[in-house]
Amino acid sequence: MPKERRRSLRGAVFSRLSPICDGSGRGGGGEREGNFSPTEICDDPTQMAEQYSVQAGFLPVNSPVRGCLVPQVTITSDGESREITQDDLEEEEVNGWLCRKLSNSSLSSNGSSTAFDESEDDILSDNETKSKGIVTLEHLGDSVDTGEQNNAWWKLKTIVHCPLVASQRKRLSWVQLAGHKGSFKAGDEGSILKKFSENEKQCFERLKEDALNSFVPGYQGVVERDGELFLKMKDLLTSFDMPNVMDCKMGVRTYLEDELVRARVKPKLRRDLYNKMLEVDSEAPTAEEQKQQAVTKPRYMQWRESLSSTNTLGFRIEGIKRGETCNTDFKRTCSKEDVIQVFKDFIGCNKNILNSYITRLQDIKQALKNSEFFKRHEVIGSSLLFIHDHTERAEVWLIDFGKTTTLPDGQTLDHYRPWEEGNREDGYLLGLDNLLQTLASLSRE
Ligand code: I3P
Repeated sequence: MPKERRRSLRGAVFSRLSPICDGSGRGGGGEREGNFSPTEICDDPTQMAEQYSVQAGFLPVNSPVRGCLVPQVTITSDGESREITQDDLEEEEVNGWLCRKLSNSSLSSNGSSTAFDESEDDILSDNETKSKGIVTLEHLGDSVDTGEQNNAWWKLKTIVHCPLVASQRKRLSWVQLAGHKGSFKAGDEGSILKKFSENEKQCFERLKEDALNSFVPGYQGVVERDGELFLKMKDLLTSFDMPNVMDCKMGVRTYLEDELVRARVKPKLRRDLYNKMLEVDSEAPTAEEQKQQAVTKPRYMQWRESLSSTNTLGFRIEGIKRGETCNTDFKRTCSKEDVIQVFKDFIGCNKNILNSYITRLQDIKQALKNSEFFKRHEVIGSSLLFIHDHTERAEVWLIDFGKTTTLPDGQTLDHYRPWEEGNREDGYLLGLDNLLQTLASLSRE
């Protein structure tokens, strides 16, 4: 297979996925270990960070650091897509490669190797091309002219440090607040296309029969567009009018245990991640890292987790689109007070929206408690997507299942216990409880 072709398929295979949760404040039952209550936001970030990170052999939590802006807006392209069947996946040369990847992927319950192997070794991260700055968006004229109810279409109006060429600015669809740049294309009839990931595909298929199904974007199968594979799913934004959107990445950990093992066995030094670290805090790299001008991915991910509220609160704010502005400058939003303030700015003073969010999160928590899928998966890098508009409609959805992996037979998670390497806990429910507490604090104001 030509190299270029392989690369584009790899890009598709290694796109990221999504998460899951529950809603009572107590979570999936069972005793939890640790010194914090899941119904309270921890007041001691250091203690929490130590619990989740340092005790498990990770690098210390530290340093107040300056944030950076990384808006990730997806460029759409016009084009026909066709549905892909299982036969296609098995028969085509291209997809034969995908099938081989599957047998070697992180879906394997003992997880000795993952799809991320390839990502680490062969694919340049797109981070070096990620844009920086605040992006201002406006509706496309044509969607207004034709009266189409397609409010997820935007065009770029103002760009600050955004390296898009003029032709690329023409049409922007999905407002992508987190994850890998360029993961989405516009689909037809209120759908969007997300770069193919076998792992995410399998999650969507399992979720079809699960208690969580009504809280994840409707999955419509695999399609091919311009020679690349995509997962087709419902566009969550189309039914809103000028929606405000927030992406919260869930869990106390954002990397897979497999990634950690691999980095130990075969450390891969990443200059792009080192540079991203420097942009936020020039003091962050150690003397050795400065010498190498590079860091490993787990080191970068752990640093990001400790800088933000991931380690302490079990979730972090990745990005917000409010009005016509996208902001992803939340890398240093760490304390519960800061998080509450961001939510306050996002929701405004509208109690109806706030109450709808609280109710929805409680429903999600209940669904998580009932979910077999949730019990049997380590949910990493998954987000809750908050969406509301001026009509006071407000919804929360579970998105991004690219790094959500099945546990070995017989193993389950309670999603509260502190993570120790090997137990695969993700702290998802801790994060959900803290999100509920955040909204409850706003509600009391
Ligand atoms: C990225 C973020 C992504 C991660 C990506 C990081 O950092 O943590 O979740 O992708 O790794 O660079 P940031 O938010 O600071 O931009 P995965 O979740 O897929 O691992 P990558 O550079 O290897 O794509």
